[in-house]
Amino acid sequence: MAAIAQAQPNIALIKYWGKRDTKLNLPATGSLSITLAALWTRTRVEFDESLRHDELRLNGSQDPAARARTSACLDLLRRLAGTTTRARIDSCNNFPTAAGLASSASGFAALVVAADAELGLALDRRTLSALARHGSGSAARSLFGGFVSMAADHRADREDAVAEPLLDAAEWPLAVVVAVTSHTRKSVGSGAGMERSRHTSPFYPAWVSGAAADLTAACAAVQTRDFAALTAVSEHNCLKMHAVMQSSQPPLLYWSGTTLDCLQCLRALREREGVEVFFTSDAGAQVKAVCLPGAVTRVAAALADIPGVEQVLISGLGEGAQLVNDGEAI
Ligand code: 2P0
Repeated sequence: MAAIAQAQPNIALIKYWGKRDTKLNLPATGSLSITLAALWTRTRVEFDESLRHDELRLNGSQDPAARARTSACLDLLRRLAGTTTRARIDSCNNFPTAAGLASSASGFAALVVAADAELGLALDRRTLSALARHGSGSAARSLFGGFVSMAADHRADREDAVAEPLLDAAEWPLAVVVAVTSHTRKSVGSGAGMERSRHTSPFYPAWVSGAAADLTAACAAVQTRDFAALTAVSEHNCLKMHAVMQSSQPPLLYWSGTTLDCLQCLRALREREGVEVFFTSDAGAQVKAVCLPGAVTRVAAALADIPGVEQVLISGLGEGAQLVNDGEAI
């Protein structure tokens, strides 16, 4: 027996960058994301008593580096199920892995949904979101579709560090155009990068203290479908996060020249031609253009024309992590 789950990556408009607690993987900043439809991770989990340790295959190859993190997350589910049986995990992405496209978000979300089913736990979404957070903070958000918020945890019991659905995808069908400017893995992973920023960026305290106001403003913009307000707060929040990254020591410079060309292009489209689009960018060189559906063709053509853009991906907003039928290919 095996269970297969599919999860889509999410793109944060208000960013999680920094941890309050590294052991429990609690975020220092709240976040707001949109779950994509066209990009996915599919993960097959099969528990097997003959295994001496978990086995992880990622995109067809053994991945010992990612295995420890995966095992630690699975251990939480095993504990709830009262078992120590090891698992064979087979996971693949239909998009570049570990390159700033949130593959860890979809990866851990798919993992917990498949493992929950395979262990017969039938946990609720909130609990699954918290479990996914232990694997990767952003994964907590991929349990849900559409617009998803995640407050920074402030309760003493720390149980509120889970994501919550804010608005269904169908209620405000925005689109995302991703300009892939590099297919290589990032040199510093998000977890290590966040810790570096926390310890060394002089701007980190200001970043953390301003995060709640940005989250409140962005949630209000989503609730009222106010694209101009969402544009303003999202771009500002993204640039503040990159200012923190770039002011860390050693600096975290995730952008390339092409990244910057894409940002300038999107600003020009909006300011000179009135195209309803804004940019965001994460721990990688890719640029995500968030736009109204009518702007997709124009935005995709403009980004594809920029030298150094290797691929343009287009996605609507999608659903949270779900089990899929055995028949569907991994
Ligand atoms: C986000 N990022 O909110 C931000 C924006 C990257 C930049 O969440 O250490 O892979 O596994 O909890 O979830 C990427 O961080 O970090 C991330 P861990 P994760 O989407």
